[in-house]
Amino acid sequence: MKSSLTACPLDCYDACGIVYDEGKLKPLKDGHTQGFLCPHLNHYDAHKRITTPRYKGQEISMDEALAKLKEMLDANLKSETLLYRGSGNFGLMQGVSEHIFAQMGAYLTEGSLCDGAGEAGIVEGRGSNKNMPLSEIAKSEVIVFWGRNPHVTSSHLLPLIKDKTIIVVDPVKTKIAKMADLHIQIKPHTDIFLAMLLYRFLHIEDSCDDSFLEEYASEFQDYYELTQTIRIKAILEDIGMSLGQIGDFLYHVIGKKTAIVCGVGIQKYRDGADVMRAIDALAVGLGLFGKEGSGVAYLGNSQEAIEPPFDTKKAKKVSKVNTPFDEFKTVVVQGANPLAQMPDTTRVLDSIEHVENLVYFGLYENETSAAADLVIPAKTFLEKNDIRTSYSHHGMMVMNKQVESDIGISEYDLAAFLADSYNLELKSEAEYLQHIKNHGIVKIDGSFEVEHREAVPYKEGFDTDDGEFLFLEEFEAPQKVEEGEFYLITPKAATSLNSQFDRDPYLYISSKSQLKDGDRVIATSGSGEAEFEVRINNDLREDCVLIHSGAPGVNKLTTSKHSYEGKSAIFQENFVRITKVI
Ligand SMILES: Nc1nc2c(c(=O)[nH]1)N[C@H]1C(S)=C(S)[C@@H](COP(=O)(O)OP(=O)(O)OC[C@H]3O[C@@H](n4cnc5c(=O)[nH]c(N)nc54)[C@H](O)[C@@H]3O)O[C@H]1N2
Ligand SMILES: Nc1nc2c(c(=O)[nH]1)N[C@H]1C(S)=C(S)[C@@H](COP(=O)(O)OP(=O)(O)OC[C@H]3O[C@@H](n4cnc5c(=O)[nH]c(N)nc54)[C@H](O)[C@@H]3O)O[C@H]1N2
Ligand code: SF4
Ligand SMILES: [Mo]
Repeated sequence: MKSSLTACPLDCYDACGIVYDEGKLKPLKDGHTQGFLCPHLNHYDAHKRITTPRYKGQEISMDEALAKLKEMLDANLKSETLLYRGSGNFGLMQGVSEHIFAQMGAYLTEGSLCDGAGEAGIVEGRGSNKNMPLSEIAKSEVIVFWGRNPHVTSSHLLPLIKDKTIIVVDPVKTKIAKMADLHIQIKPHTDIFLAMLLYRFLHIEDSCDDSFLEEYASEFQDYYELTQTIRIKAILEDIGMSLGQIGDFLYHVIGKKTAIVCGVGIQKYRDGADVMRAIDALAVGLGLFGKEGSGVAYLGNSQEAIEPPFDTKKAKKVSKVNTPFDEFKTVVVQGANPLAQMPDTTRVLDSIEHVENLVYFGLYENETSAAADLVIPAKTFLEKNDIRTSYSHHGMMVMNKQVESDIGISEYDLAAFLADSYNLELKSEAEYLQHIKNHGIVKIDGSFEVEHREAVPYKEGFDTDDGEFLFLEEFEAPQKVEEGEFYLITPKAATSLNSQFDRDPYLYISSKSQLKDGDRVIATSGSGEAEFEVRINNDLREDCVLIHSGAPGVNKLTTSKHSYEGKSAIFQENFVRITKVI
């Protein structure tokens, strides 16, 4: 019998389980899904998809589209071909295209538009990125949301935090900040100071977990000395907080089971790795690692403990952040919208313009499909078999095909067409799915999880060479805005999943700016400019403007430089100026 179980395919912490019931998407009652889905999946049908392939604007059949693709690939050297894959669908089978393009000798991408800087910081300090899963956060007494917006991006955390002490560190008065016991409305990009000052006072108050430090982080004295280089009064004034708030923070967390739940908000800067590492160091000082209900949650590696079924190790790669599109004759974009979501749109446009054959393989129309020579519609998650894992819990979610459809082609079938055309190695779809499933295990409660992922990692120390945490040895003071400049905050919107679904186009600013709702403004940065309509929002600091991910034009303002570590995009490094359009 066909199973009606599947899972949400979107790039989201929660990776909800779904029961497909006569055309309706219903949440799994058990486990992390807890009986609810978010608006994206509740209104999944409302979004118009691409139904027909097209070439240079003309509708064509799928057979013609595949023949065109082959013609394009035949016309140039395979080393002049690039596959640019985004995160539109988180199913593991999406990687099958990379398996094929790598064998052809085409280029793939490396680096991250997302969490790469923070992950690099974690790996430097701990030797690996093993995440604190949702099930452990549920056991903690105190939760610190540090640059994470759970009401928008990870709503399945919310039922788990009732009756817990909540601390929020965020430049915006988010919904969770308004509910919190303590909200530090920090100046953007100054988290490294806060984390280091908290560590310093923890030490001064003799409240560090000394036995943990002796055993697993013996360089703690040197780190304390590094934190002493910060001038307390001047820095507190600058980041917009009081000494009392440092005391309050420590009062709430000392001796308590604490989960520090970080999001990507802290690391959209060139030194994002160091910021994450300073937060980790605070957790080390508090002795939060290796204990139940304590630790640091970030975006784990969703493929942790799964041996990839696809071989891309030997493939040549270019950066995903400042991709030199102009060095390629054919570029295939899969599950991504680089013309909106990559940083520095002007650079992307200039570079992609030189591509002879731009192919877009996706579900929805957007800036990239509009620019593409060949558009190949994908199948939705309901129309293909897949399996997904999560970056915040250990569940392995089987995504069974629910409906047949004449629209689109699956990633596996596209790969099979190319394997056939070029005589490449490809196993059957069922074999790949089985390979992934073999990394799962059924738990006593009936849930299916990735085997060999630890609920409480680092129990026996860290994964560095000597098992000890490696503290930061130096750091860079963040750049500050000058008169007339604003920090650009560009987080996730409730109504879109990056550029999928309903994109929020507005520029938000506080009423101190003297602007009004409906005003039109030009925002300018070192990288470019874009026009927006204003919405007043007094949940923002007066030195900030906020434009959501997915807002058309926002990435004309961002830089394509990489983070120092992690080959990551740094969407909040540039400052902006605002001019009213009269
Ligand atoms: N609805 C919805 N959900 C999503 C997504 C979406 O687009 N829409 N995208 C998904 C993806 S791809 C990802 S990576 C995750 C990310 O989800 P989150 O990790 O929650 O990331 P963001 O929304 O980018 O930023 C989180 C918070 O960081 C704050 N912030 C910004 N700058 C700073 C700073 O300098 N310091 C501190 N302390 N905080 C700061 C922002 O104000 C924001 O409240 O969400 C996923 N879930
Ligand atoms: N300013 C700013 N820019 C950002 C961010 C930010 O916070 N601010 N966030 C960054 C982050 S964290 C991320 S992860 C990136 C995301 O950037 P992208 O990876 O480009 O993600 P989306 O914009 O969601 O575009 C995904 C596309 O995938 C297609 N798609 C969906 N499902 C499928 C499928 O099953 N198969 C195929 N073939 N295609 C499919 C859809 O058509 C959709 O257009 O954006 C980054 N850009
Ligand atoms: S919360 Fe995340 S995983 Fe769950 S339905 Fe919404 S987008 Fe999908
Ligand atoms: Mo992301």
